[in-house]
Amino acid sequence: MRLFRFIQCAPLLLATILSACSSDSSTGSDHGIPDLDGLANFVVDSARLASSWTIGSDQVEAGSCTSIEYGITPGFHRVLRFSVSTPNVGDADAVVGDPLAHIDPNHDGNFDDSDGLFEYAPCHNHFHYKHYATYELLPVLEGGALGAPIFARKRGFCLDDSEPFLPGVDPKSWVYRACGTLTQHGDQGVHAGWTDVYVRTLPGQYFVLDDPAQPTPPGDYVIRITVNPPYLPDSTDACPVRDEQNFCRVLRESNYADNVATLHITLP
Ligand SMILES: [Ca+2]
Ligand SMILES: [Ca+2]
Ligand SMILES: [Ca+2]
Repeated sequence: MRLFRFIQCAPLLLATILSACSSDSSTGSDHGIPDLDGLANFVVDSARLASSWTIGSDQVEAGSCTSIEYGITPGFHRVLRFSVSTPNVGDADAVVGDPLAHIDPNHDGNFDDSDGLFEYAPCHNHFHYKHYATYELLPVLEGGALGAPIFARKRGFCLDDSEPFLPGVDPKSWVYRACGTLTQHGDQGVHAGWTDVYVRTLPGQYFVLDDPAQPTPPGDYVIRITVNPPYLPDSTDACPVRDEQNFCRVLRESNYADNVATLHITLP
């Protein structure tokens, strides 16, 4: 590929070469071409988290997908909304591919041969990529230690190139933008230099603050977002990658030590 491009560009003047061949500069912005040379590295955009959180409300209707998929009791709820952006700052794409190829590898319509990376959400007729991120709300105890976490309801993800993130990334260079359904092939992933974003207005993209089982009295809390978190698999889970501590991760990265963002907040 590199040689082919050089031959294409060779007759051009130097100035033209620099502009015409800039897509080959290995910056991670390959104008829509997958970059599989290197390793992905996810981080959590802490500035986006800090600027986005807000206390609001949600009217959850009985029988709605929000109620069914996220297990939220129908009714009016006080919620803490926040946006999560997980940029891939590595030098290669994080590739997930077609959910149908993971959930039904032999294409017979039966999910018995699923590799466990996805779960099918019939309410929305789409697939949830499992173990991509965890959202936790932890009370700050007297003395500063953190208490037991409350988890956000959202637990399924669709990885895509939501926005360019790194400076200089061409807005037209996205590669992965197909979540896939039961009848449509998808292509999930995050291109190098791009970020996968979950805005605060999405269903379930919040902590429920009035759950009697998980009370959140006024006070100091920490929001903790972890991308590609370590996990111990249950009987239905896949373990595609083992990290240095032998925990499972769904995606291979060059660095697992920069995957957490925390934000101190005070709930009024
Ligand atoms: Ca690369
Ligand atoms: Ca990382
Ligand atoms: Ca099958």
